[in-house]
Amino acid sequence: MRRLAIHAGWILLVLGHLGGVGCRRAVPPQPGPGLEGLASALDYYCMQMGDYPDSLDGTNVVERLRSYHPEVSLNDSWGHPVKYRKIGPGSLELRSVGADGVEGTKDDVVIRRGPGVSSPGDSPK
Ligand SMILES: [Ca+2]
Repeated sequence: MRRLAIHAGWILLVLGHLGGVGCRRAVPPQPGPGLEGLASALDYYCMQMGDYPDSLDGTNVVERLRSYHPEVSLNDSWGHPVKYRKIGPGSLELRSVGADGVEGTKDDVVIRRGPGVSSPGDSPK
């Protein structure tokens, strides 16, 4: 029993280390609307390319994201362009301006990825 606990401890240590550096480990993107679908595709991009893209402006980036999932959209659920910002190596922020279309208001939806980065809605760790 004690041996099992030691092995479990090592496994958690290794997994924690892997999750704390570089790209978020991602499975192939799941179909999904809005920010989550885009975030999922970007996680997979990061896994494949070694980091998140500098911007979403390039055709190559968009084509690659859509090769992971054809329904990936650069617009949010209200049709507003999603704001993308690479905030460091292996880190990004996606922002929907929400229903009001105005950035920085309470209805904005924000997803952040990366080591030491949390989204506003994430539960404390
Ligand atoms: Ca807003």
